[in-house]
Order: sequence, then C-alpha cells, then structure tokens
Amino acid sequence: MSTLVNKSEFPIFKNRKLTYLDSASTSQKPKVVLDAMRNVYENSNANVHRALYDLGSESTELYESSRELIANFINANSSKEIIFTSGATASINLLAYSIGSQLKEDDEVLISHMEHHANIVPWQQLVKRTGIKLKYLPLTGSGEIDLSKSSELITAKTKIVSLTHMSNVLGTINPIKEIAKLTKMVGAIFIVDGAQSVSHMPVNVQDLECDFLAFSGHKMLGPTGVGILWGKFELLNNLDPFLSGGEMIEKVTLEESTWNEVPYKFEAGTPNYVQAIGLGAAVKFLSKIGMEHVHNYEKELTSYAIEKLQSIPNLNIHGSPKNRGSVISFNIEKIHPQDLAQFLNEDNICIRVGHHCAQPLLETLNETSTARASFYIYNDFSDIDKLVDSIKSTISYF
Ligand code: 7TS
Repeated sequence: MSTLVNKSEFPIFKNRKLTYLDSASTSQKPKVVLDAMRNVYENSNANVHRALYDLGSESTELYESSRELIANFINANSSKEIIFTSGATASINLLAYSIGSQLKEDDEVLISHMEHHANIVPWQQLVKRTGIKLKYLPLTGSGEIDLSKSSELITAKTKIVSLTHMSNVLGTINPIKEIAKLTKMVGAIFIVDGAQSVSHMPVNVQDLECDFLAFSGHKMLGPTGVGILWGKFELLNNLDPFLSGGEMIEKVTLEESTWNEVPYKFEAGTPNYVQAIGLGAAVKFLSKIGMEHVHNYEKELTSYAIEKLQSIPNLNIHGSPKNRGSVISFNIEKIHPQDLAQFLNEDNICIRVGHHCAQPLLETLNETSTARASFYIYNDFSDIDKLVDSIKSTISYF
C-alpha cells in the first residue's frame, strides 16, 4: 500500500518519534500550511478590510482568496456563503443563537443521540432561552441513526434538524441526503455538523442538499482558531448577526446600527485572517491529493485496523463495520481505557480515551469511557501494526 503523502512533509514527524492516531481530535500540519502563515507574518501582515496601504490590500486579498478556495472545496455557490468562525463549535453556536432567536415556544429542534456536545449544548441553551422543545433521533443497536420513527419525530413542528455527518466516536457516516429529503418535506432547516467529514471525504453542499454546514480547520491540516460556517446565501441574509462590533456594521449612530453584507455581517472584529490563510493552504494541499483518494485510502486503513483489532481476544469495537469513517472506538475487558492509553504512550502511540465529548452516545453504549484510534492521510499500515502490538503487550501485562 503506497501512502498518500510523505510523512516528512509534516515537520512534527521529523521532530518527534510518534505514532499519531488522534486526528479526530486534531490533525498534524504540513509544512506548506505553516509556511503560508509564516509568510503572512513576515511579508504581508496588516489587518484585513480596513488598511488602504499595499500591505493591507495584500493581506485582504490573501484572506479573500482563502474564502474562495474553501467555497470551491465544498462546492458552495459563492464565496459570500463562507463565514470564517473560530471552529465548528462557534459555527453551531452562531446558528443556535441566530436562527434560534426566530423560533417560538412550540417549535422543535431535532438532533440525535450521536452528537458531539457542540451540537447538543447550544440547543439546550436555546431551550432555556425560548422554551422550544429539543428532540432526539435514537440509534440502532449497531450505532446508526434509527430512521424507523422519523415520521413521528420530523413533523410540521420541526423547525431545525441538526445532525453530524460522521460520528466522532463510532465513525458512522450518516445518510445525510436521505435525511435532507425528510427535512425538506416539513420545511425545516437542515444543519450538518461536518467537523469529522469535511476533512476525510468529498463534501459537496449542493449534493448533500443541506442548508448549513459547520466545520473546523484544525481537523483538516489547518491551524487552530479557524473554522467555517457555510450557509445558503438567502438564509444567511435573513439571519441576525451573532457577535457584534467592528466591521460587521454598515452604519452606527448613537441610537442604532445597521449591518454589513453577508458574510461580513457574521465576522465581527479582527478575524483570524492568518489562520484563515493557513486553512486556504490546507485546502489546496488536500485538493491536490483529491478528497476521493483521501476517503478511499482511509477506508483501506480502517478495514485493515478493524480486521487486526478484531483478532484480539476480549476487544470490542463499537459501531457498525459498514459505512464508517476512519475512527474506531473500542473497549478491552478488564482494562480501563485510561490505563491502555498510558501504556500506549510509553510506545509513543497517541490515542484518545474518555467520553469524546459525546456523553449521551457513551450512555447508549453503556460505557463511560472508550479508547479511540483515528487515522488520517499521514498514517499507514505500520502505524496500525504498532498500535496492535502495543495493545497486545498491554493485555499480556495485565
Ligand atoms: N462536532 C464533531 C462531530 C466533532 O467531532 C467535534 C470535535 C466538534 C463538533 C467540535 O469541533 P471544535 O473544533 O469546535 O472543537 N471533536 C473532537 C474529538 O472527537 N476529540 O476532540 C475534539
């Protein structure tokens, strides 16, 4: 199996001896992304959308071309539909606040038992503010969204459906297009949490037929502190802003203010323009490989890992082996995930253990903690072999 990228393109792998299997938390960064950001600070640094001197035009141009690259990456209609936020969490909070303020007491928001806390807690906060009802799609025994009762849960009262594209615990890839159709039948807004999908597979917002998509730059080779909210232009245009302050206004008087056009209406204050430019470089890097290749490569890695892990006695993999992304959660009888992680750490293997910010999902699994290995383009079969060997020696120690 030939790898998609050379690990040496990622400085951390030259600097540290690592088997990094925690990309669902955050990805490592290729040199081109670090260089893009260094280049701004060293050659073009000025605040965006305000400075009239050349340096300001240069940084604004770099920032706006990054918006364009990201729009193309997810096949948005226009770069005006791309809002820079600080990450998926911020994008979902923006929506819960801005669309949420248009909802009334009897309205319903529907999410699922599979969501990351970032797609649960903002809606629970909305319940407190407005009295709307929050409902949940349950899961099947194999960890897929159970749509058998969808007609009882997706009704005329449903105003928002907000679901993860891919579970950060089970790796399940949800049937977004099918759910989009059910959502449209009742005229609800459909939000997709793409924090785990946009980095690992082709995501085309026209094809998915969703209304909004939230994702984070740091999980897709980009820097921390920058993420995206994509939305259909008309919907964004009709929303109130979330954060307010500089640059998001058209005119301010002592009495009142009017708003700048989309997307700037949602980008109050100095944006993370250097990180946004870094994210543009990450998107270029991924586009050069091709997201279809990324997806297929990770499918091979994941199948190989599942096969190897399944051969270990008393190791239970959660979720369905079908239709899943490159995340594998598991538990080993009589070994606490935390102990396992510590043993693996001795071999420089990084996995995440815990509830993965998805406590309601862990409850459906009857676990309080799982071990989770997650893969990305810089991983290969030898990383998985090291993981398996280290798990086996941990088991023999216990
Ligand atoms: N939604 C999903 C599905 C996620 O997996 C995460 C982060 C978020 C939203 C929030 O993203 P953020 O960038 O705003 O934090 N998931 C994880 C994880 O699985 N381990 O660490 C972070």
